[in-house]
Amino acid sequence: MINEKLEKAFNEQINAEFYSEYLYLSMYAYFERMNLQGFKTWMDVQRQEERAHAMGLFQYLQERGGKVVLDRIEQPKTDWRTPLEVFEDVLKHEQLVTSKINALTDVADEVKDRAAVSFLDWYIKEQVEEESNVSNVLKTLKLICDDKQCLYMLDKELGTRTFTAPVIG
Ligand code: OFO
Repeated sequence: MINEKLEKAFNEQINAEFYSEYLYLSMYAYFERMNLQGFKTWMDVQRQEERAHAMGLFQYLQERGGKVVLDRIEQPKTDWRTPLEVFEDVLKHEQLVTSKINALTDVADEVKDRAAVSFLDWYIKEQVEEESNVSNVLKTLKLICDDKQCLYMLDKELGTRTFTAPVIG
C-alpha cells in the first residue's frame, strides 16, 4: 500500500500533467488560428505526450493500491502575440513541471518508497529531453526573428513530428 502523503503527491502530479495537456491543446488552437499547421502538429504531439505522462502516473498509482482522485483542471491561457511568446511559455512551463517531478521524487525519497523513486526516474529523464527539445525550437525562433520565410520553413520542419506512445517506467 502506498504512503498517504505520496499518494496525494502523485494525484497532484496527475493533475499537473492533465493541465499540461490542456495548455498545449490551447496552444494547438492558437496555431490553428494562425494557420501554422506544422506548429499545430508539434503541439498535438506534445499534448498527446502529456496525456501519456498523466496516464502513466495514474496507472502506477492504481497498481500500487493507491486511490486516484481527479481534481479540476485550471483554465489555460488562450492568447499569445507570437510563436516566440508561445515557446517562451512552453519552456517556463516545462521548467515548472521539472521542479514538480523533483518535488514528487523528494516525497518518495522521504517516505523511503524505493519502487516509486525508481519509477519516477523515467519522468526525471523525460523532463531533461522535454526541456532540451523546447529550448532548441526557442533558439531557432529567436534566431529567425520576424523573417516570415524562415518561420514558414520552421513550420514545415515542426510538422514532421510524430507521436510514439512512450514506454513509461
Ligand atoms: Fe509531462 O512533461 Fe511536459 O509537462
